[in-house]
Amino acid sequence: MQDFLKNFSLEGKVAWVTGASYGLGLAYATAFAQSGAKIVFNDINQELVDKGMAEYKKLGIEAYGAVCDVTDEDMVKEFVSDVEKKVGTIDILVNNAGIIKRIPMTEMTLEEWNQVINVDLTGPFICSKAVLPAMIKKGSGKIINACSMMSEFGRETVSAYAAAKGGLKMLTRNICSEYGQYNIQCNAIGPGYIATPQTAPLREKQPDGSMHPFDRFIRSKTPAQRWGKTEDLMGLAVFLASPASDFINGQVVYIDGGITAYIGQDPSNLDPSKLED
Ligand code: NAP
Ligand code: GCO
Repeated sequence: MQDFLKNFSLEGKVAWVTGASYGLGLAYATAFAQSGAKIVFNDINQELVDKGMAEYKKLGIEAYGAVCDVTDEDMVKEFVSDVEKKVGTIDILVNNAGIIKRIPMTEMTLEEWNQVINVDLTGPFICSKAVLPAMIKKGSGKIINACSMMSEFGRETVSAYAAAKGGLKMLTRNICSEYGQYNIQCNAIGPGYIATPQTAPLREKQPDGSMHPFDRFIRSKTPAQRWGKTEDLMGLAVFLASPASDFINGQVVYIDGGITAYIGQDPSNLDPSKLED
């Protein structure tokens, strides 16, 4: 029987994770490196790139990092060209970079709306368009998009983010539809609520030391009764980046502790003393 586990290896692959100086992007890139891939990442400014490089060095990972704003097509084209010259053809792209603005829609300015749409939806379009020609030429490629609970559900104050993440689900399906014939798979990771800087405001303790109401709410909606950790997502990222998932295409794989399967319970039923951080 073929050594099945080799299907999960990323040996010899070049993986580009956008916005990967910290948070989920750092976790994905770390998992890819530990699975044999060469790591390439970008972030919005040199300070963050330097921060990321230091993190990767601490982890024993030799990464290529450079400043690149995923909403700037010229910067993205130059970044990809430099990577192809200095590292190699990009085999795996994770469209991870993202922002959120939590503002009631009636108070959100058009500029704020466009900022979120540009990073979270147009950025993945720009980056995917930049790597697809070489993937087509090579006859293989993996694109993994960062979808969200908000690809399926709405909630107060996140109209632009939900619209972007919903659109990103359909962009995932369309890249699958248009480029699957070239042995290119485009899928999405759909994290639940994960403890990263992006969600830190939703977990801050109240002035009296009690749980943030949203923290209690999310735990009451999650069978696991905890927030996800970035480590929880590493296995799925490697799976979707590896040959083991070559016949999976156009899918959003939710990794959410059970939120999407559960109606939830009364938040007042939760015993804070028994909740895992
Ligand atoms: P994060 O902590 O906010 O990190 C996002 C990274 O993207 C940061 O390094 C950020 O840099 C960078 N970035 C922002 N705009 C950029 C741009 N224009 N060009 C290049 N890089 C840019 O987010 P996260 O929690 O790790 O989440 C990563 C992705 O997963 C996001 O797309 C998010 O929407 C998605 N997601 C997160 C969760 C969650 O619960 N955490 C759940 C579902 C989906 P700055 O520091 O300058 O912003
Ligand atoms: C929010 C959160 C969520 C998470 C994630 C959930 O304000 O509701 O930031 O949007 O980031 O997208 O999957």
